Amino acid sequence: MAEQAKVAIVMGSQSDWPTMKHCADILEELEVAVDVRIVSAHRTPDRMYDFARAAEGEGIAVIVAGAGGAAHLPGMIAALTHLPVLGVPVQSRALSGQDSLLSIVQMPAGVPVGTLAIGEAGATNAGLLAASILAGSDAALTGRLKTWRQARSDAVAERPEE
Ligand code: RP5
Repeated sequence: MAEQAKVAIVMGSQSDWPTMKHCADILEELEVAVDVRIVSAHRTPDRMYDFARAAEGEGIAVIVAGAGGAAHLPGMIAALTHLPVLGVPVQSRALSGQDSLLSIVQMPAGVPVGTLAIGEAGATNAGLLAASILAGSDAALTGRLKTWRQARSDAVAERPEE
């Protein structure tokens, strides 16, 4: 049987997947099971509501939500669940993701969304942050995270090559 997913990765559109795949990839590398879905605040509001309300009961511990433009998805999900929500601003065509960033980051006090950087770096870091949150109660995952970080440090040369 497949491992129960503790992290849900949701995104507003299929067009967000090339960005959000970076989140799924890092979590796969860290052996964290994920549940990936398209859930749009604007186009599928009922699906968004049902997902957010059911997530805790399905064993989800952290939600990563990516969206672009008028990016209401992370904030609306955060309004519907007490689970930690990490928001990834997807780089939009019109405003290069600045619209996405401001839509996600400016939450009112009391409804938090942990907002990451625009684009792929934000998606990767959302995955790492989700893993760090889970690692608090998972010693094996803590070990894998430390190994991953050490490998990144070891890969940095002392001096630049010609
Ligand atoms: C948002 O609108 C999505 O998150 C996506 O980033 C953006 C554009 O969506 P598409 O028109 O490409 O489906 O809801």
